[in-house]
Amino acid sequence: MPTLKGLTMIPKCHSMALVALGFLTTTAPAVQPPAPYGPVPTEGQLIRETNEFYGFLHFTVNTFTDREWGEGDESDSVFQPTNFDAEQIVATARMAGMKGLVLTCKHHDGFCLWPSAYTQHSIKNSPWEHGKGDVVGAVARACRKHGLKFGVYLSPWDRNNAAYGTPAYIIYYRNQLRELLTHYGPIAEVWFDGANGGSGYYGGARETRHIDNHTYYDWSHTWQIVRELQPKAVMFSDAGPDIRWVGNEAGKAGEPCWETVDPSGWCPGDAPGDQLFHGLRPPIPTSGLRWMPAECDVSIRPGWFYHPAENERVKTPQQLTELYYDSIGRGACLLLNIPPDRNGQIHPNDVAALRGFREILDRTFAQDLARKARVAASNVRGNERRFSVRNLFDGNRDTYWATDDAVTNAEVVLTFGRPVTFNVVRLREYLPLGQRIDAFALDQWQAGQWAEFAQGTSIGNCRLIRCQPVTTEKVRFRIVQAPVCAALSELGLFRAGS
Ligand code: FUL
Ligand code: CA
Repeated sequence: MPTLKGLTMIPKCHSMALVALGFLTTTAPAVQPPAPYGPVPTEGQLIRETNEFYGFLHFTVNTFTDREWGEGDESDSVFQPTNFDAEQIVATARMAGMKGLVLTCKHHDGFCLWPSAYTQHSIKNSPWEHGKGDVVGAVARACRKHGLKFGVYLSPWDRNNAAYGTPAYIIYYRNQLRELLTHYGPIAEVWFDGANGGSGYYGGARETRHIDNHTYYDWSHTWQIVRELQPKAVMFSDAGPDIRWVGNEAGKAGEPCWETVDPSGWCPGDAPGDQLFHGLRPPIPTSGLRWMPAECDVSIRPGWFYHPAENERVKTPQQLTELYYDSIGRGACLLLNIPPDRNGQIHPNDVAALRGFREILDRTFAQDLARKARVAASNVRGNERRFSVRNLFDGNRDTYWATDDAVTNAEVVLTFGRPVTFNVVRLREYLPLGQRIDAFALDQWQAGQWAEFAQGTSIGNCRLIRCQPVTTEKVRFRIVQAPVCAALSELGLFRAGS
């Protein structure tokens, strides 16, 4: 059907005119959009990447036993939050700017935060809400209500289950995964943890069990279950398949951090650290190259679980801001852990730190100075408005500036009526067409000539460049190296306070 969008001012009775105009809108545009270059994101990957910032909730028996890894022999009765409040947790996440939450539905200790039909080791045997509660359901519901995505963490290692290490456990694991994927609405992310320390309770055996990471979990079939039941969900592990671990738990992505890797032969547990951190950008696309953005998981506290002794060791707003620049600012996703306390809420110290962090970011990004500039590009694809340089300044990721296919070294000049001062530059590529820029530079107009003040390589979803304050009347963005013409969504200039 030809679309008449934008033509609504034409009276309906002028049917001849409508037909004629409708016909016009179906004629072929003068130029096609650029062809995608290399691997491109799936719908699920795009959702995860463009939502950038999710929170991680580590909550289980460990919260009450003061441990990081439960043994698997904890009594169900230790799980007893005094005032669990999913609304408070989700409202805190939202205030902080998080667009989703991933909950540890089962950590290594095997205790389930939902009433799984496949084990007795769950909240149904805890005194909390007389065994009738469901933490997974409550968090999922509160997320939906407040517009946040919801994701699940289901630890493959289970120190409670007697069958761990045998094929029967894999059936158990997949049954639990099916419960989580079918009982709680849309699932945005499924988080597969690679940790395994060997020893455990294992139904009373109390021994050390070794599994072969390459064969035991048979991941390809487990991934298939997720694809069938939640096709839009992304799966995270150190080896993907959709989102890759960044290779550390410090919240830092590499510089550069490409969106692509070559996971041929990878297996969860032994993906190469250098590729996780930096991605891979071969000069010639290899057949094994895949779109697999990095996610940085890091905790707001020293530990992943709540410990009263760490109440004064919550990261400061400034430290959280650094994490933001080092992860999202380098093109990765951020998954910041905010562990509920023994009440079953985010502790006031964490809430205060998140509030301070949000204020810093809001202050920095409230005003985009680039919007005030007159702009010109050395080339615009087919001279068409669809690919106009103005698309860089409309705050919309779905519109982009593109050049003709033959032009790979284009530039954009911003001219201001009077000098502006900024110290942060934000760039975004149009992801559906792949990662297209290998290197770029930024210049300022200084004493009658251009002077370079920053340069970089990978852009991808987001690239934040921090620099000494630049005061100038003109700024130039230059594509220094690119295998194909660019498709850039956004260019912003901001002033961060000290
Ligand atoms: C690790 C786990 O062992 C930690 O307890 C935590 O869950 C972290 C996010 O992943 O591998
Ligand atoms: Ca745009």
